[in-house]
Amino acid sequence: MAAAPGTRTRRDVWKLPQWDPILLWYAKAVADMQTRPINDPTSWRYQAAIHGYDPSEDPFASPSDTMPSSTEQHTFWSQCQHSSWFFLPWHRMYLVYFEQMVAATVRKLGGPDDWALPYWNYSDAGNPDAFKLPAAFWAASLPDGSPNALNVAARAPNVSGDVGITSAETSLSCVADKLYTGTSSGGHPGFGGPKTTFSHGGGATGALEKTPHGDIHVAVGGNTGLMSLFETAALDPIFWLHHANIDRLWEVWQHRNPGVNVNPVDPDWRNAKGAKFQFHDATGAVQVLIPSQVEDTTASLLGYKYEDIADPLASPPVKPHAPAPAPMGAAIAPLQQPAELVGATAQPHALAAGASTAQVALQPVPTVRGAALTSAPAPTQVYLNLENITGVGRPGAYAVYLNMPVAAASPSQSDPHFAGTLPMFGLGVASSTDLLHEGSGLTYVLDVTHVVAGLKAQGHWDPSTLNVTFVPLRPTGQTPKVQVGRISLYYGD
Ligand SMILES: [Cu+2]
Repeated sequence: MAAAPGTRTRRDVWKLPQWDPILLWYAKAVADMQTRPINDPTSWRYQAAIHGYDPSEDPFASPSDTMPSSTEQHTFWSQCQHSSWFFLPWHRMYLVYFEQMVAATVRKLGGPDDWALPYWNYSDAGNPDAFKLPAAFWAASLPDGSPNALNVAARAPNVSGDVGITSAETSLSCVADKLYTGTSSGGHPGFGGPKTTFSHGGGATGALEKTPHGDIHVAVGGNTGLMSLFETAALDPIFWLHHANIDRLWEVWQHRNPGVNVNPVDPDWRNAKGAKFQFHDATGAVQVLIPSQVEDTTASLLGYKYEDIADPLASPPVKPHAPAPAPMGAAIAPLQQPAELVGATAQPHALAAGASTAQVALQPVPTVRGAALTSAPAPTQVYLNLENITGVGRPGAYAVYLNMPVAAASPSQSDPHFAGTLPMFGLGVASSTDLLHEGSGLTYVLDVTHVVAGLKAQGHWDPSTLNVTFVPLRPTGQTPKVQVGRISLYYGD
């Protein structure tokens, strides 16, 4: 599709000089927006509150604040969609109006007309510094010596922007998924997440939303920083470059496999059934959007494209998982068969300051699938479900290992027992019970097919028992208040 006239380009921040005008004007616009009161929809604080707001976590809270009415807060604040097939379209809408407000501020301050949000591609294999915060985000001051609004103290400890992001946290294996909409019951959660209504969490989290999205949040925010909580994440200017990259990866996913990697055709997704997404535009007017309006980023409503949406995965794709690709041009994604439970824990498992291990009893012969697929040699995919993870605070991320021989002091991500990461982004909100939330916590699904195959080949697989070990990625020595409600293993498509 031809780009609409005036389409702007979102640039790769790591390909820009440290103080390229895009970054310099971003810094100036952020500082300007930070001077506006919290009840101004174009203010920095209001924009962040759209994602999430908790007065007890607001670092700018002041007795002189004039808050929006509770009706306005209820309509426009704490709206972020997580653990949901609305995660991608909602954040796309959110970014577009934010970008409009920054661009209007840049123009007001005397900057260029075509300012566009850059993106942070922390997964760029061609850039050894990709996983570090770009220099403009930790420099003490702007070139003219004035304070740098992009530099935020409330982040994980870092030296020159290096917060210690590990390779598993920037993995793009999600891009190899072929289904947008996954299942909430044990099998693949989909590239874009399972079908929900309005959702802050509670069900399974989609593959892109988990990694790299959630991992980057908690790696940058650490145990005390802004990026680790829904309620403060968007106060860090890097949030918007992180989400521009997540939005770009949605484009990457669609373009690397046209006709197969397709958005949901379900009218419930296209029309945002069970949810209403309302935003203020840069003029202050209220806009109501539905996902089908934001599928084409170059359409006049959105008007942007990305500098680079080339396929980042080496060929062949590292994790093909769909049972049968739909023919080219088909609009309907292949149907998933229900996944089959092979075993689960009966008691919640509390995470520890160091490594901790839970035991899962497995049924040697899966019943339903075993009966239905008597001639099939094995299930196509194996999924480890970490269900209903509840707790408080910013416990960071945990690495998960299967059948570790001993609780190794610092097992590596290249260890054949390594199954993936558990980023605790949104833990508190997903665990709390109020009008919007069920309090059922975070649920992550790890595709452990290749791990299990490797363990079987090495004789480290016991068909009756699975040991699941959790190791903090960045130990603090403190015992987190976090438990995994249920650990289960499923066979599925
Ligand atoms: Cu996010």
